[in-house]
Amino acid sequence: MNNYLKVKDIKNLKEVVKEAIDLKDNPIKFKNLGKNKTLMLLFFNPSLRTRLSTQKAAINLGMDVVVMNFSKDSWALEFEDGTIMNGTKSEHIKEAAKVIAQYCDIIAVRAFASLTDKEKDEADIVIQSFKKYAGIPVVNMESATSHPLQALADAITIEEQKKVNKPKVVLSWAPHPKALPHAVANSFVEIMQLQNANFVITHPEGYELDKKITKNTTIEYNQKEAFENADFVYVKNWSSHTDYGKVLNVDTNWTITKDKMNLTNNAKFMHCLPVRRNVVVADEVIDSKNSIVIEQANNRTYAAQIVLKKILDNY
Ligand code: AN0
Ligand code: CP
Repeated sequence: MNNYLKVKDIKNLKEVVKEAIDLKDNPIKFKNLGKNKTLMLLFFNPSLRTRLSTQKAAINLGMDVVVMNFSKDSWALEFEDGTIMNGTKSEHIKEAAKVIAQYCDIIAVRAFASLTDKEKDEADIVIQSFKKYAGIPVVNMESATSHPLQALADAITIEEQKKVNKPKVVLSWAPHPKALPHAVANSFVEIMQLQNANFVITHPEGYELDKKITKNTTIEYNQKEAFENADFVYVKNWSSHTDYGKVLNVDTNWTITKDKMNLTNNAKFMHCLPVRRNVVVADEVIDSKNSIVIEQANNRTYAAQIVLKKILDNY
């Protein structure tokens, strides 16, 4: 693997998931692989899981890790070509990426969608610019359009927990007071399209995800019908894609409750976290034995570790 920017950078999902599960049994098996190699983690947005699990994954591989809170501690970067830089941006990505690449072997970047400029967000300008100018492997820790490390952890979790060969997996929208990006949902859709699953998306009208991503995936606008016979209920809020970045409704009828989970085939509850209790999901669901959110977060380490291992193998 050269870069991990999107789910499609995984060549053989089944094999990668299996390798990640094997790593979990012996996380320090490849402790020498990353010796004298440095991973640089750059954050333009907050994080708990991604930061700590990616750091832990690198440590398991024997790498050194440097973390930088880019939005607070560094110069504001310009990403446009040919701009007259007489505004608030102090440094161009062309220099910044090349300079950073001299200090490390792999760069990982978190840069959320603006949710104001659809075109720029869909071009994934921050992560793509790092890829273009750094000249070393780049890993996506959630970009404007995707969160492939989360999706890989989700695929690992479903593989570990499934009771039938082809489970029914439902991605459900749920309400949230703030406008959230589409990245987590996009990457989950992409990875479910590769997985042996009966996959259904449910959301209120107006919350359709990018059709270039959902393609011919089934969309069921009736959440209760979607939940019938589900083996996994994966919950996420996202803002409107059509009316880009807007919160169209915060309809609490879409909150995940015990009554709704009772319609499923004793489904496992999944969420990437952080989650707003009693807005997105009722306490009684997230606190139930069917909630696997903590295990899901645990698998972030092994998802990151298998990705870093594949990049190091290729170095
Ligand atoms: C972010 C999002 O929805 O993309 C990060 C999730 C991993 N969530 C929030 O901003 C609450
Ligand atoms: N799920 C996830 O990416 O969490 P953080 O935003 O805390 O990293």
